[in-house]
Amino acid sequence: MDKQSKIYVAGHRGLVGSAIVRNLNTAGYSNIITRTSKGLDLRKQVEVEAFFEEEQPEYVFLAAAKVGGILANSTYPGQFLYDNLMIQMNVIEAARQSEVKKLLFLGSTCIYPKMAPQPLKEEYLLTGGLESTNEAYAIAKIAGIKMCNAYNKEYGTNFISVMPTNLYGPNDNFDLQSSHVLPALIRKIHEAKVNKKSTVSVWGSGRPLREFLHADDLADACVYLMKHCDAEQIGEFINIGTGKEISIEQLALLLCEAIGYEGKLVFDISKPDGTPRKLTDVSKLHNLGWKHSIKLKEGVQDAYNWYLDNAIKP
Ligand code: GFB
Repeated sequence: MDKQSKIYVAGHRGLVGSAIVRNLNTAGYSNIITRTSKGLDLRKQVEVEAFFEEEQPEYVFLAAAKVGGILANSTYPGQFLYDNLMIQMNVIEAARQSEVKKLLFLGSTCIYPKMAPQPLKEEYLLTGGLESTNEAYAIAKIAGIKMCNAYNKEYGTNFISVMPTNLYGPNDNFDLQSSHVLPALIRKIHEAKVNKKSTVSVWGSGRPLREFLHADDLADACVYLMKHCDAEQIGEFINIGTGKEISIEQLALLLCEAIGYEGKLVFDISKPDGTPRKLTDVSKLHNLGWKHSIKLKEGVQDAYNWYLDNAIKP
């Protein structure tokens, strides 16, 4: 991939896609193409094939997906399964037909069995039952991994798959029904501070452990892998994370500190905990020469500043 290569970033308005575009722009890549979902519905095969035929991108970052937190995943399993399967099948197949040099498919660490040993090594895929709150999404993402691998085997393509841990950063979703925990707690704690409320509700027991990676770090890893590592070296897929975990309660306390809120946390156990632990083994990524650089404490401050500057409606 060189600075003039034609690069298509699918999902450029989302948390991941926007971070990839920022990273490419900063590095001087000058031929990036994007489409909004209004201009191109990736769930429609005819539209996707016409787009690839016309644009002939050389490299593709497949960051378009239907995503959401624990509640959205468990409330809309049909949409999560359908939208994600359609988007990835259409884009991967069109990339094959138009002989894209390399494609990077983004999944999620929820593909691992709920009770897999920790930290999660890539080889644990399909060794046990999935977490029920995000089974539909995980099944779609597993299909994406398998599709990239099947295409590499059958057609000699160079399609790689990456499985990021829980992400956060600019352009995150702050809607309390559909967001992930970190942006949800930023909003809840900020609003409790502004409205002088004495408590904030945290879903579940606060005991689940999660790993959080800043979207700028993820983007950097994706661009690094696109430039330096082919499907043969990567194998079936590769984890992208920090290898460090924190409980939801500790995360909430960290956010209270960053936001300057002194009230109490109240745990709402009518809401699901989800998988108890989801810590990635990042040794394969480290061995390929990439390591994260944004520490959680700095990252959450950055995410809170972004929320203050961009997400609060006047
Ligand atoms: O981030 P999250 O929604 O998704 O929730 P998952 C993580 C943990 O935070 C759960 C708790 O134990 C939640 O109960 N939590 C506490 C909250 N307060 C809140 C809150 O206000 N909002 C939210 N959303 N959670 C998702 C999967 O799982 O992770 C996706 O559903 C995907 O498929 C994504 O894999 C990365 O980490 O449980």
